Amino acid sequence: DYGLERPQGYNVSFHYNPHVEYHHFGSSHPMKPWRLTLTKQLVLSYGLEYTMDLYEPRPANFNELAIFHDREYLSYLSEITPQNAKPDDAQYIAYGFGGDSNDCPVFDGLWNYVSLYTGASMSAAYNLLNKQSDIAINWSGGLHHAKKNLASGFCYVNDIVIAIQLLLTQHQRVLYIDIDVHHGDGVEQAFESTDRVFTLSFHKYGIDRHGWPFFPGTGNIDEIGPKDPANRGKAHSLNIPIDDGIDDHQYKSLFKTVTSKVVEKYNPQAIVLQSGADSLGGDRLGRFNLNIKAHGSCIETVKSFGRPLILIGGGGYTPRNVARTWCHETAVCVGATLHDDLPTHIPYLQAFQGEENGGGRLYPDLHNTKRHDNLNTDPALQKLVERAMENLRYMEG
Ligand code: V1P
Ligand code: CA
Ligand code: ZN
Repeated sequence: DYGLERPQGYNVSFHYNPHVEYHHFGSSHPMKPWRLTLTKQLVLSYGLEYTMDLYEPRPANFNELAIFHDREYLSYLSEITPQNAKPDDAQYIAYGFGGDSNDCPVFDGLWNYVSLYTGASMSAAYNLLNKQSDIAINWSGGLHHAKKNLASGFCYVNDIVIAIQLLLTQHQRVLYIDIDVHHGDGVEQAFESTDRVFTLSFHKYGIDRHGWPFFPGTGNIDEIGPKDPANRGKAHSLNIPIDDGIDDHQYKSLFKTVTSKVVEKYNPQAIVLQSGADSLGGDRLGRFNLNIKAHGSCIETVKSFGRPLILIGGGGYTPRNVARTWCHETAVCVGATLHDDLPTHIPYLQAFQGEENGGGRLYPDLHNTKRHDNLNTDPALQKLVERAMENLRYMEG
């Protein structure tokens, strides 16, 4: 008995096609789809599958991906394989494959991979539309950097944009919130000319000591959408740039203050929350210092707004902590409290053992992995909130 009581009684659905986890970006690539295997195993080991409706969605098809993406780009994406790829090809480079760091490699089953995670986000959106669920979860989605004709930052197809497009068939205003440590640039750009989607991203922003901007290099506080007052998208984006090492208390208060104000002013009819787990302490690519429960408190905050909600994954590069976080956040959605001792009967238990601190536990103290000094002072964050509130005043109605 892991205390699975559900006082709130929300209808939660879980959208997951297990075939997605067998894809490999390459051994040295930080994106590991098998983190989804770990996540699913934790969710099952706590018995959370009995508290939700489970769906195994079909892959999205070409025409569905073309809701957002260019057909020429999709044709290329559907045909390219490691065998036929020509890295010097003009299209290969123009569409964002390869590059100096090989962020978007061409791997076996690439088309299948993008169709599966997008199919799951679409399935989640349909569940909100037909009112089968109050909260629909897809941990395999959240690939926020993909543009209509460009792969970027491990993202080839933007499942978030496609899911929001579906929500817009019934909802007048959709709010997108992004707590991945990276700026949600692809979603922001896709909806820059409409007032029917408000995009809000919290992320690391800044230039390192070698002069490199933190990926993708956009999302400063002044970036609030088109400057042209005739453009309907004006002031319908808000960016919260944060420095290294932000702690639980600071992030929670920043998140709650800003999102509450946005919800009050924009009054969305549905919310899509990208819950990238690379904002945790000890992440391989991230710079923040959040613990699992602080990350999860953002989901609690958004849930408390009481709007139909899609919860999706995103980044997260220390797989055992990604799985812990998304399992915890699944429990938050259904209103369950989980025991800190991991169930001992789970497969892959060794993935959660042998840590210096936190082995065998669901909620290790990730501050112990402290690799980044906190460069965020409370007065600087106070100023940031004031600037954010100022930016919100430019939005009408
Ligand atoms: O910084 C870059 C490249 C270098 N160019 C000048 C830009 N790429 C980053 C991409 C991070 C993508 C994050 C995706 C997400 O937001 C959503 C799923 O989480 C990058 C990094 C880094 N440390 O920022 N690529 C890699 N590391 C990388 C490392 C090894 C192999 C391949 C890529
Ligand atoms: Ca973000
Ligand atoms: Zn990220």
